[in-house]
Amino acid sequence: MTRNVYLLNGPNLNLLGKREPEIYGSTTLSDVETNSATLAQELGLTLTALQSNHEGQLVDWIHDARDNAAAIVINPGAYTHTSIAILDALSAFEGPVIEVHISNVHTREAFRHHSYVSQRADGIIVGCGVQGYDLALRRVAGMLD
Ligand code: CA2
Repeated sequence: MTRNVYLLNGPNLNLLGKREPEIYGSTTLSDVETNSATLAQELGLTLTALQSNHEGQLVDWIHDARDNAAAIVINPGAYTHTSIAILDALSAFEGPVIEVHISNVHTREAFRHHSYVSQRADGIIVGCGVQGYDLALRRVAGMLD
């Protein structure tokens, strides 16, 4: 059985480490993906890391995950707060889903306090910086064991 994990990042997360370091830190998305692949290997997982600024592309990848992944770790970016389409796609995926937010969305603007994705997520990691991705992978490994 596959132990592949889809690591999906949504809009603007390609700018990680390049803008607004006071909110999102100085680690780049490329660093996150490399570190996540290393940790995944230690945990007996494989990783497919993908980022898009487009809602439909994220929906298509979540559909692909039905055949190619045992679990999804997703930071949907601002689509967290707007996208019923991403929620519906995740609802059609049968494995564990962990939602990650680098910043603590609950101490920020009110429009960031609601997440559509949380209705489907098995776990939510908020405000732990990019370490949240590591925590999510560790949780996924535990859930798949
Ligand atoms: O805290 C998170 O991880 C967020 O998902 C990040 C989203 C934001 O819309 C969510 O409310 C919370 C935004 C990602 C933007 O990423 C940037 C990174 C560096 C510079 C500019 C944007």
